[in-house]
Amino acid sequence: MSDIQRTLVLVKPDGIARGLAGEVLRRVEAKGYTLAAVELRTADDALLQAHYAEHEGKPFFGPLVEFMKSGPVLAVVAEGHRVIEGFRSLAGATDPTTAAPGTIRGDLGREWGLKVTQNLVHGSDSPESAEREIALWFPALAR
Ligand code: RTP
Ligand code: MG
Repeated sequence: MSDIQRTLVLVKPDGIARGLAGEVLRRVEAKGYTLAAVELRTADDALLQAHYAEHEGKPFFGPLVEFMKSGPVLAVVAEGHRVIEGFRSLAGATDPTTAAPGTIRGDLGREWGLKVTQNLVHGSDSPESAEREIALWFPALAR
């Protein structure tokens, strides 16, 4: 079986507002992954609730959806060998305060003291999540 995978990367509204979309794409490309799709868009409730369905019912779910629709996000499909795990390694730990230096969140993010973790990027966490999320954000690329 091939280890070539696809993953959904999002540059979240905080990343777009801070002008870091290019820096995230630069790191993805510098690692050797291929960009298969890139689109700047403002997501609506339906898309975000489906995207974050696994978190429904958690205290941060509502604020997370509000944050994610507070401005445009850059949706990206990246491809490459073990890219799902590879991008999560590039992104770093969820909490930007403790994410390792060298990672996107560790180098560029910090805690802003708001209700939900603003951590610049999203990356799919498994092949199943990646295909589900790509189908939501880029229906034309669904498999
Ligand atoms: P992501 O899905 O965005 O790549 O991040 P992740 O896997 O590292 O984190 P996950 O547990 O899936 O949580 C999804 C996003 O929800 C926000 N969050 N806020 N306690 C909180 O305030 C809290 N916990 C999670 C973050 O934006 C996180 O990335
Ligand atoms: Mg996650």
